[in-house]
Amino acid sequence: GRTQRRQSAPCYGSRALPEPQACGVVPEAWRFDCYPERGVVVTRELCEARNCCFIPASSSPPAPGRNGVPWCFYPPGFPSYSLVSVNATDLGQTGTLVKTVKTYYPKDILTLQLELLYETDNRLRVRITDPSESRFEVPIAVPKATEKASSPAYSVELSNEPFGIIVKRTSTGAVLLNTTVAPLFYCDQFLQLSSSLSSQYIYGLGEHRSSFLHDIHWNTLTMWARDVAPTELTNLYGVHPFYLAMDEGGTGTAHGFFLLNSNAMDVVLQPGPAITWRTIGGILDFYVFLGPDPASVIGQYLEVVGYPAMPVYWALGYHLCRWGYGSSNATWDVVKNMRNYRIPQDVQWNDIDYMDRSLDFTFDPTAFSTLPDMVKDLHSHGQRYVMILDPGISSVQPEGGYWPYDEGLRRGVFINHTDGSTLIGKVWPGLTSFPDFSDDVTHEWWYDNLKRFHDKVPFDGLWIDMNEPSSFVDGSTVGCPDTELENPPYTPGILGGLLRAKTLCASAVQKTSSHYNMHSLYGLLEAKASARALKRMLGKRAFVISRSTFPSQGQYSGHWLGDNRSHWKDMYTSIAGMLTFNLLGVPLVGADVCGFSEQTEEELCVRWTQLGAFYPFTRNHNSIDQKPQDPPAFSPAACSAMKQSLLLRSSLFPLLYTLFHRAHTHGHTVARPLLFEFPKDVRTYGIDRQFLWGKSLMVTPVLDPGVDYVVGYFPQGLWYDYYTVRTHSGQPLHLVSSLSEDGSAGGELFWDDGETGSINTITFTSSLPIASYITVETASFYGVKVEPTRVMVNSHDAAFTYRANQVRLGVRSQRLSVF
Ligand SMILES: *[C@@H]1O[C@H](CO)[C@@H](O)[C@H](O)[C@H]1NC(C)=O
Ligand SMILES: *[C@@H]1O[C@H](CO)[C@@H](O)[C@H](O)[C@H]1NC(C)=O
Ligand SMILES: *[C@@H]1O[C@H](CO)[C@@H](O)[C@H](O)[C@H]1NC(C)=O
Ligand SMILES: *[C@@H]1O[C@H](CO)[C@@H](O)[C@H](O)[C@H]1NC(C)=O
Ligand SMILES: CC(=O)N[C@H]1CO[C@H](CO)[C@@H](O)[C@@H]1O
Repeated sequence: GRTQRRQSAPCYGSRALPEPQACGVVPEAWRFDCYPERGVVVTRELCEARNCCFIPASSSPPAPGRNGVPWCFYPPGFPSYSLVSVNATDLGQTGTLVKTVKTYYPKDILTLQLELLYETDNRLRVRITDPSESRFEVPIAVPKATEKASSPAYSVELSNEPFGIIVKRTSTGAVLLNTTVAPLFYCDQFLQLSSSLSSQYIYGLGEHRSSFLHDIHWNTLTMWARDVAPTELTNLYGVHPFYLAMDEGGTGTAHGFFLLNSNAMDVVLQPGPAITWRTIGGILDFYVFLGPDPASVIGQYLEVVGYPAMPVYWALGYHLCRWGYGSSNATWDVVKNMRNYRIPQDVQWNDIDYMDRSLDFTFDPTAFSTLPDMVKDLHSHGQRYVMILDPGISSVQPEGGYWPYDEGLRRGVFINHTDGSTLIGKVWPGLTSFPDFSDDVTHEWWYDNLKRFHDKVPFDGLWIDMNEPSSFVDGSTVGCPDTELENPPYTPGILGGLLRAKTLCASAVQKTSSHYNMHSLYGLLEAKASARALKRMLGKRAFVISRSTFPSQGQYSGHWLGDNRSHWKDMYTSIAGMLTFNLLGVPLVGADVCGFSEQTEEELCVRWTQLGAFYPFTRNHNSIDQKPQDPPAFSPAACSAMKQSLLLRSSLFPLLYTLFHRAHTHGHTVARPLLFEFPKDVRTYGIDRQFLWGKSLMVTPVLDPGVDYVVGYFPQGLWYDYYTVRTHSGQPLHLVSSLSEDGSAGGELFWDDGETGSINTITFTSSLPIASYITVETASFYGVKVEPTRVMVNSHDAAFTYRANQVRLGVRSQRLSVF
């Protein structure tokens, strides 16, 4: 074995193997994987060829090296970079990193430039680049600081040998980042940075199906946009290399970390607690956000990637959809039935069955011949219409020609192979080409297509699906060339094992860069093109819902949680998905109510509608070949329960709209984990069966079959039961004010015309919200312990009622709205 091992040991044969004692002292929780390659049974020979320690772990992992204690790990003193010089700059420091020993991956970059940018008092940015050659950087606009933060909440220590960065919170000394825990790698296609974590409480890192609080027990989260029904331990539709973590010690302080990188990557969480970022391209460019509370961390992150767009008011409503209505008349019948039952429905959608032969920008001239009439009818009832679009553009000439493809070719909008020919994949219409949304020419062409279709079917918003981008053939119809981009020296734990699995060739050519670098940005850039086009065409806020997402997505679209199943478990995990996307700056989010694939059951659908009434975005959506699951499809009792929850949602629109406005202007969350409001209460850290809207409305849904009660956790404070305090709402508004223990209450309301923001009134007072042209006729105050003898509104006596058993004071006055 030994001879063989020496022969296979690349690059640094002269270095001695680690001493067994040195290996033995590394505790299991702190073993950083030296052999992360999938599908390889790591033997002592393979491991020692990398000069790493080999110790089979006490508990046998499912597959050595994956999701278990690594058997092959870096010994102390494994070669890494040294920091050889540091100089001060206007914004912080710059330094040079060098290393002399190559790693076992090709193309080590032996000299690196380090930049520390003290951008604001709560935001540190660190960039590690190749000073001799420019490398790919993610093309999203981030703020540029002009002067160094004057009193940063963080301090940075640099370790020279081996090089490492230690970031501490100045006020507490808490160590937020310590990258000396494992060697730094910086090869052309393998960049790896590890750090200790401040605590085991870590959130974010979408898009994955998991609990809200991540499991740090050898949990590898792979990121690479992928079309697959949400499954644990696989990369899903979106990519978000951002985490929020609580500081050590349960003090309630939190910090954030964002790696601005779009290449395929693994993020490994291990019980140290520690994290490893392992990406196969771009640069290391990361931010640390100091909070100090969880909500401020999100605000600071969103200052970098952008605050979410203000949604159009009707986006808050109830959306109904399914794949397989089969005809416009059948779709229309559902709408009419909803009206008959007086169930609030704001938006009707269609999936791909509206299209003629699955072609974008067409509708089936037979089955959907009445689509334009249906849309006009929706509009005349104050309802809206949204339909699906896929990025794949049919490349075979349907009879009569196909303008989107012909014109796209003429304008050169499609993604090419490296030889310059158009890359052809396969989606619903058959063979398709893929628009390159990284190019402005493509945005113009997309607009023209939308405009031409809108002239026929006056839709109100867009649902952009399949934009990972998804293709039914791997790479292209003619495969992919055998290059370093297609077969990198290391491939993260991508479903299918290859970058091209169910998508385009990594080597494919886009205007900005290769698909290798641009892949996970596809959904973002399509959303950007779509939102721009809608705004320009309709002169209103754009409504776009996208499947694939990337940081800064919230500026252009919302997101639905993909092809979830009609299972109780899927309903439960949708809460984690919703909360995570609120952390990621995409607050307009929800899962398919009642579940998409497989047959739903009445009880599940009722419970899901009750939960879904509190998703920031509520759409009931169903797969083809499943029985209908719109509310009237169920028994009168079930239908009525669903209707009640949707009416409740409608009554809360003013609150929801105000929360969206706070998200848009301050980077707040809309649906919010309990820990954001109770960060000192460690018991809230793992809660994902309950959530808040804003800071005051707590939702504790039923998530299990056969039960008619739930057990929830109430953090300390005064809580009121919404169902007994509520009367009714609608306009004129009814104001509900729940007093704190000290007898005070605060609130605010944002109100405008709902579409353009042209009428824009926001007022807040310490006790009552007011908007000058809204009438608040009645107000209820809960928690009033003593019956008042007199109630004054603006120095005038007002009529009031008092209910001692409810500690409720009711006030009626025309003057409530004119303070
Ligand atoms: C720092 O300054 C010294 C002296 O001017 C120079 O030799 C060195 O290259 C500089 N280092 C960096 C990282 O800029
Ligand atoms: C950073 O990590 C190194 C390696 O584990 C450790 O020796 C050092 O004490 C840590 N530094 C701090 C400030 O925690
Ligand atoms: C749809 O309904 C309209 C109006 O009731 C009717 O005229 C038309 O024939 C129907 N179309 C189809 C395809 O069934
Ligand atoms: C693909 O090739 C065509 C034809 O040469 C060209 O017009 C187009 O701009 C290319 N697309 C990209 C993304 O480079
Ligand atoms: C209900 C369920 O499984 N929810 C998952 C649906 O898929 C998204 C990913 O697209 C997850 O984030 C949700 O947790």
